[in-house]
Parts: sequence; structure tokens; C-alpha cells
Amino acid sequence: MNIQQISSVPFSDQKPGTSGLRKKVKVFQTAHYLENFLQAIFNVATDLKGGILILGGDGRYYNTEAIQTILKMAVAHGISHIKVGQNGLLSTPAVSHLIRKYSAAGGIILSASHNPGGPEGDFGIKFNSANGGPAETKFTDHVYAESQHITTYQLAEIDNVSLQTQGQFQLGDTLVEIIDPVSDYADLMEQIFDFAKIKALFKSGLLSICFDAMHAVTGPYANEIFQRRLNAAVGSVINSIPQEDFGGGHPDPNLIYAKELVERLNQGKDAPNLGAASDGDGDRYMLIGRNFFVNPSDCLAIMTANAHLLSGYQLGLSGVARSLPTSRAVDKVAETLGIECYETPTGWKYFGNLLDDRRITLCGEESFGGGSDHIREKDGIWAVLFWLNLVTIKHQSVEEITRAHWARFGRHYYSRHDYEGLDSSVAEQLMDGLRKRIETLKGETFAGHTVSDCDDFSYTDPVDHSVTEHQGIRILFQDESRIVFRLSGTGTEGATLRVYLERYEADSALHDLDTQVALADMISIARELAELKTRCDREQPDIIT
Ligand code: VG1
Ligand code: CO
Repeated sequence: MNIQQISSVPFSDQKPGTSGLRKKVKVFQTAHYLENFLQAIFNVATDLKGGILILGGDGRYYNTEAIQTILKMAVAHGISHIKVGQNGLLSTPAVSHLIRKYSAAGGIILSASHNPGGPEGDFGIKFNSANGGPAETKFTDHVYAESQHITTYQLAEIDNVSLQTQGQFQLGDTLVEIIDPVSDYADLMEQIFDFAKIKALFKSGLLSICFDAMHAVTGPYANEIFQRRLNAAVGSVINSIPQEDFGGGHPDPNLIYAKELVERLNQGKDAPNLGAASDGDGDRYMLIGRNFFVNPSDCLAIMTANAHLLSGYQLGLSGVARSLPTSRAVDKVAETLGIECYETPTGWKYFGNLLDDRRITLCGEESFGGGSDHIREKDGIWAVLFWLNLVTIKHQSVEEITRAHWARFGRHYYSRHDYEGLDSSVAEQLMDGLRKRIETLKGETFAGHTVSDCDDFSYTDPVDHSVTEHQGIRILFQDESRIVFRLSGTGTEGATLRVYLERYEADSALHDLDTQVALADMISIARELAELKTRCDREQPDIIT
């Protein structure tokens, strides 16, 4: 088979962000753009040669075209065995599991996660390493450095491959296998959770679910797991056929974008008693009860407090971790349990070493991400199953479980305000302005809240001692309130400022406030400190979650 050597020149913008390289589809369609980045990956991930590669994506526009290119390049680079999800589909957690199960050298996931899809939307590439987790920063930095020196890339001269039928065939020295994207992952879920118990409760009619796959990759997974293996009522999974443009929607599981789900859960006594939605690539989830939202930070805390009740976690937890912006609700639980709670930068890659070193069992992020040591990615369906399993054990509703948790540990009112589409240099200046105030803020009082500490978060990995700096400005107050500012690393246009707001309330008589009302002081302090009005001329955030 002929291997073509194609000349190219570097693109200066191939630096991966929080989670892979994300750009507009149009950028990825630029001649040589995708190939250059892939060549950089193959240059760095030398273990792929002679090894197994897992390949799939969230089904968005350009997914299958990119897969054809990757196959040609992977064959040219001597990968011995490639497992591709049928129709090019694989969720991010499924890729993580497949890498681990088949001892693959790595995986390529085609997704821009929660970003919209379609010809005018976004596309992305993530590389996961042999532990199943997102490649570490030192790997992605290396890939970026390589991308700046690309002069040629290699492509095997082969026809496009049909991705529609399961089976396997040989392409030169490479075995290509088109696999069922769901079964291995569904089997893993069945090993972790008590499917018999959940199934019985579905059958009794006491439990019902509405799962919104948001026209993205989790549809086939949810159909198999909730409807086929757990016998949830027909129609329990909505928007379950993956579409290239996600039905024109935004596959971000929050109260704003998962509107149909929220409406179904608010239909009074006939509503399903548990609702959930997932994002484009299936690694995130939102969980709601009837007329009741559980914020993801609370989800992590509730899981931590109750994990020992589930047979899959009955031995207890070695420790837990949360990303910096995630509320400190889980810290309270860890303290009570006497286990370590780690605070990491944003992005799942920072949990990898802690999981591999068995320092933690559960971890989570405020951005609707939760997971455990079963894989090395956040996992939306796993989290929903965790809740279903918990509901069957406790015989309580989502709301009752959450309220009991607050009564025991106190409530962390929490919200994230996103200011999108800011001019990048204005956003950088705003962050610099905050950085300059770090030294002097301590001891200052704003609306009765005194700053106890303030820093630009820096993380030293306790396992490999690598240091990651400038991960967000955090301002801690004496009364356990907190504000964190950081810029998003997943956008494709301008800059997004994320402002994370938190207030602790121990008194259960005060656990029923509206979140935005409860956080009013923090909201105005944050706006004042960041000089949002003068710098950006923004009165209100674009998205509040
Ligand atoms: C966002 C979230 C972060 C998450 C990341 C990738 O990053 O805040 O918690 O890990 O997306 O998730 P940022 O840099 O935009 O804040 V996914 O589901 O897009 O892989
Ligand atoms: Co995602």
C-alpha cells in the first residue's frame, strides 16, 4: 500500500485548551489543518505504533469525515489495531473504558462536547492516553510544540471505509474493527450498579425517569441501559437519535438548554420522579427531581456521603477531589468521613494521577461533571445510575435526599455566571486587574464580608509534583463565602469569563432561599472587583447556571 508524504506548513493556533483542540468546523476544514494536528499527535504518542487505538466521536458534523482521515493516517503510522465505534460513534466515557479494557495505547475522541455542532458550529479532537484519561498538559504542550514544526504528514492511500456495519478487516498491517459502541460500556455499568434493584423499582411504577440525550451521543447508550436493560418505560429517553447538528440545539445539560426535560419534570404528580440530561459527548450530566434542581457540586457531596450504601462502593472511598471552582460542599463531607479532599485545576486531566495512585475514588466538577475510579473520564450515565441506585436504596425522592443532606452538612448556595463573547484582550486585562489586587485584598471588607485569603490558584500534583499555575483567582471570605474568576479554555470565539459564586449556610431554616437572592452580596462584590461594567460594559451575565 502506498504511503503518501504530503507537504504542509504549521498553523499557529493548534494549542489544545481545557479539553482538546476546539475550533469552528470551518477551521478544521481548512486544507491540512486536521492532518497537521493528527501528525503532531502521532509524532508524540509513539506508543501508538504497533498498538491499539480506540476511535470515535459524538456524531457531530464532520465526525465521519475526520474518522476517514484518521484511519488513513493511523494506517500510515503503523497502528496495529483500530477499534472504531459503529457509525463513528463513541461517548467519551466509553472511549475511556475501551482503552482500559483492551489495553489500548490511546484513544482519539472527536467532539467539542457542549459546544453547538453543524457546518457553522464547532468541532474538536481530544487525545486520551493509555490510562484512559485525557492526555496530561505536558503531552498536549508537546503536541502543540510539534504542530509548530510540521512540514509533512503521512497518509495511506486507501479508500474510505464503511462505518455502518460491525465487523473487521485488514488494511495493510492494520486490523480495523467496527465495534458496537454501547455493549462494553453497558456491561461495565451493570457490574458497578445494582441493576436488579433498579429494574424492580421501575417495574413497580414507583420509579420513573426522563433522560434527555439532547440529540447527541448518549441516545444509543441510554436506550440500551435505561430502556432495554433496566426496563424503564418506553419513551423514558427523549431526543435519543444522534444528529449532526444536535437538532439545532446546544448539547449542554443545564436548566436553560435542557428545556424540554425541565418542562416534563415540572408537570406535577404525573411527572417522572427523576430527570437527567447529558452533553454532546456523554461525559456530563444534569440531575433534577420534580420541580427541583440539584447543583453538580451538591451532587458530588451527596455521592460522597452515600457511596458506601451502594454495593459498587461499599468498601468506602479512599478520598475525593473537586476542581477549584466546584463548591466546597464535598469538603464538609470529606471532613466528616475523615478522608482527603483534593482541590485541582479545572479539567478532568488533573484527576488522572490521583485516581491512578488510588488517592481518590470519586471526583467532580461544578460544570455538571462527575465520575469515579471505574474509568478516567467524567461519566454522565454513570452519575445518573448512581442516583437511580441511591433512590432505590433510600426510598426517597431526589429532593428529599438533597434536603436531608443540607440539613446534615449545611447548604452551599452556588452559581456560575458566564460572560460570553468578550474581547480576548479585555478579558485578559480584567484578569490582570484582579491579579494586581491579590496582595491588598486580604482583610478588606465588602458589604460586611471580610476577605480572609486571596490568590491566583496554583496546583502542585501530589503524585508527580508537576506545577500548574494561574488557574483562577480565588477570593475567600471569613464567613466561608467565596468568589472564583477564570477564563474558559473551551470556547472558539473571543473569551468567556466565568464567575463562580458561593455562600455557606449552616442554618436549615435558611435553606429555601432563591439561589441568586442568597448570593446577591457575592454577585455585586464580584462585579465591583472585576470592574465588569467599566471594562466590558456588561450589565448581566449571558448564562447563569
Ligand atoms: C469547561 C468546564 C470544565 C470541563 C471542560 C471540559 O471548561 O468548565 O469543568 O472540564 O469544559 O468538559 P472551561 O475551560 O470552558 O471552563 V467537556 O464535557 O467539554 O470535555
Ligand atoms: Co463533554
